[in-house]
Amino acid sequence: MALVEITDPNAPMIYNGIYHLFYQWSTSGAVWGDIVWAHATSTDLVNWNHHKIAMVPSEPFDIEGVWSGSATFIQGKPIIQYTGIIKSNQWNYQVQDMAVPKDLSDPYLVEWNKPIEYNPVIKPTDGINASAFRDPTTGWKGPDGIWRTTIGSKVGNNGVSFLFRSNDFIHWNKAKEPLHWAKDTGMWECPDFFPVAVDGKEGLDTSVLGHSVKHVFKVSLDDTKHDYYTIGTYNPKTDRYTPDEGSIDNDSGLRFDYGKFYASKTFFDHEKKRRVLWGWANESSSVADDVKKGWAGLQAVPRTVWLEENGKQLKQWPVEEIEQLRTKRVSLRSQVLKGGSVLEVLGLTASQADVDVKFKLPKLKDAEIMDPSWVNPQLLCSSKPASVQGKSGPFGLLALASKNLEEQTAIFFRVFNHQNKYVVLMCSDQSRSSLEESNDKTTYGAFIHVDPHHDQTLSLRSLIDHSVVESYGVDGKAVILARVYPTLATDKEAHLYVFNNGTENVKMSSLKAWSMKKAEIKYLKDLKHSD
Ligand code: DQQ
Repeated sequence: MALVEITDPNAPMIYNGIYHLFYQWSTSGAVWGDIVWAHATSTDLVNWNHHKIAMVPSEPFDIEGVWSGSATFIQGKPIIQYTGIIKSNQWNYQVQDMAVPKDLSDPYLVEWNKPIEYNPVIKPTDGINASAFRDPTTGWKGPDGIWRTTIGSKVGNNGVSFLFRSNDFIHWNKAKEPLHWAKDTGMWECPDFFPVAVDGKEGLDTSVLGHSVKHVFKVSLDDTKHDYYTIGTYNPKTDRYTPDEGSIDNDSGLRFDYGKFYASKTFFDHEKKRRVLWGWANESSSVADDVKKGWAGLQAVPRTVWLEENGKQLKQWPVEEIEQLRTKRVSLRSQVLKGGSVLEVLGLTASQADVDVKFKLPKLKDAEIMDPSWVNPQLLCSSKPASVQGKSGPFGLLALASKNLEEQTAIFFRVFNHQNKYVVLMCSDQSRSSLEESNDKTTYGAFIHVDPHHDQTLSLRSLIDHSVVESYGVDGKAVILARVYPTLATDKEAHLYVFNNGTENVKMSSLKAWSMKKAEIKYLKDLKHSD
């Protein structure tokens, strides 16, 4: 079988009650290349039908590649904008193209037309670097009735998101000033730009403006392969986005995910009034192993995103529909976990599970004093893995663990006292996740700002699925997706534990866990992907 490699989510949307996800699919085997737009639909974001390929390179304006793009609804009808690679003397010459459904009455929108009379709709004019000009966002309409879209690029080594305007979504003009840019951040791939409500969790349509919204700007940094966002203000008159001073800013912003998560994209689900985030996680295994298993890359569980009450960061949570996969539930009673304790959670399929554990926020006086030089959470987690005893913590979960704990993925918290304020470190420690040495077992970490008046508990929810552990810390304030490849802790041999390796006791107020069944993934008859 040919290797199936999937990468960026493209043009996620909901149309007539059906969710669509397109994604970059490499048809050239183990290495990225010969991209097509694969297409799947779902009524619940959990169970999926794969349709035939939606777009392949076929026209002069995309003959060398159909790269990432987004969907926008114009008078209720979806239009896709994507990056086409054209034949040119210049390497990787990028333009923006549009595609429309062939038959709007087809509930699955299987066939897509690329109107030859209009394409390409945007060219890299005005001195734009033609090999760094890609990934149009979902469009938004200003109060002047004019459509906008923004496209990732770089000028020298500065990351830039150029702005284009159009009356009809076909003819586009470049704005003089970019929507946003930042020094020395390299190429900006897959920008995403959307409003969030100042109050409440409800998602907003991409064109919503006004005093009760803030804007989120996200880029995928080609140099580091991480997605960063800031919270800020969008001025529709000047068409400039300005990140807030107070938005917790760490180099280029905050991360949607402190593990593996790239080329992400949101869409507004008007039926459930929520904004849903998709992101791609690549493998941490060797190419030889990927070839052996026959696939590489996956889409993370879609997440609902909204603005945290303090307005400084987003919160994320797995879409509620994922809970329909829960089967048998087990729980542990509320109890004190003494320092050094390891407790097995029995009675579930630990290789495929949804775990929700809550710890009482430890007392500040019991926390270790934070060293001011500890500024990088990932480094701190690597230098203090689960095996290193602390005061308040490490405490958390050992997922995908073998019976004698030779293999384990530890997801845990450490609580520090920094000038009489809490700093909570969340870690996902992959260093012991597999006896196989060729995997990338980097440990990931994030600092979580807790406010003892609001955050009385430190919750940790982990979705465990064989080679994926997606962990949500403190009600979704930080998320870490890890890829792991246990050799012993597989299927029925996988175990789950809760542990406390601090010297202080910690109160576990609840632990609920569910075995998860498989989602239904169908390759529609006659519409099968050809290998
Ligand atoms: N992947 C696409 C590009 C995008 C990159 C090509 C991000 O459009 O910039 O497959 O992973």
